[in-house]
Amino acid sequence: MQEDVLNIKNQALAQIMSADSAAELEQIRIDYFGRNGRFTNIIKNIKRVSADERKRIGLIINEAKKSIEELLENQKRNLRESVREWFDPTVPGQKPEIGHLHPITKTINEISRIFGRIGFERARYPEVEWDHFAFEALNMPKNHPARDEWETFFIDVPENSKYGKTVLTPHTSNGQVREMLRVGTPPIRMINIAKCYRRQSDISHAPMFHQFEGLVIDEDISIVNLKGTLDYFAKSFYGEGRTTRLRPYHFQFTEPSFEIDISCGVCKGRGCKVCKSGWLELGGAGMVHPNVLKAGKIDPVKYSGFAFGWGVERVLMMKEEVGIPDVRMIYGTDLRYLSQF
Ligand code: FA5
Repeated sequence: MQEDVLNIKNQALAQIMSADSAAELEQIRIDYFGRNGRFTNIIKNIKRVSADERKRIGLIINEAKKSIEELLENQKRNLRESVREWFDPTVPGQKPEIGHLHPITKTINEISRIFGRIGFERARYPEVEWDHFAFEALNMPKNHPARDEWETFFIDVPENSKYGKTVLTPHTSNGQVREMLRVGTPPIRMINIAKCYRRQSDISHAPMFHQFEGLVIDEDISIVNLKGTLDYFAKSFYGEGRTTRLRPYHFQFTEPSFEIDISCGVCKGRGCKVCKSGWLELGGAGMVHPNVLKAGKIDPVKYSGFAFGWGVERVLMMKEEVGIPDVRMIYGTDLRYLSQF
């Protein structure tokens, strides 16, 4: 029996050494250690020999089994490594996916650059804001009906004795009086770009969106300066040949107040299916109300200013080469859509 064991062991080792695939090695394992394997059968027959002999043969069998199993493992590893070392330089590489900035981040950067070129300084003010800066200081006292327009989220925390309730700011105009208090003495040239929140959700309104707010205060600032700044933005952002017009409107914090339209890029202001009238609505603007200057501790006799506040999503959607049928898609997680920008 001892001879049988040694013979089987040598045959197995020889076969393993000459095997050149994982499948072949697996077959050898089955041939020797499977249910009807040559080794398995030897072990089954061991009960036929005497007890003393059984002990001795048992040791030899174990030793043989161990050598075979070790060699099987080694040979498997060698085969795997030799496959790994085989490198075909003609196989095309796998391109890693490269991300890019979100379209709104890109638009914010572009707006900052455009206003930066004419001396506006980028500012940021709190999104979680006091009622005072979002409304009261903007000439909208408590319970004033004009507040309804802003469909505001109120935070359920105790009121501040000086600044009132806490809100999620519904517009970037909260930065106006904060900037006046920060700077102290004009000139002020601020561009405040930030997140805003309103209880709205439809194809042109998202509960969270961005506005950019311009504020200029100095001596002798007039509507002419406002119109020049708006035209400069229209040309820089949308391209040469685009212009703006002012339509009378009402905001509590500007007087006079305007809605700003931009000439349609498709028909160049003549009127077409997209715009109907030749003009597309951009956002609000006006001359800063004296009460707002006073709230910012600025003398309304000596200084005047203009302000405007537009939606970042809206100006991006109005770039006619970018098709965004629903503003909420900008904040979806569908990368197939977002990667187009
Ligand atoms: C305001 O918020 C004023 N604070 C603008 C202003 C500033 C006027 C300074 C005068 C002086 P309005 O509510 O119209 O105005 O919003 C301005 C722009 O924000 C809109 O034209 C629109 O582009 C954008 N906007 C408003 N609500 C949403 C919304 N839910 N989703 C996306 N964009 C919005």
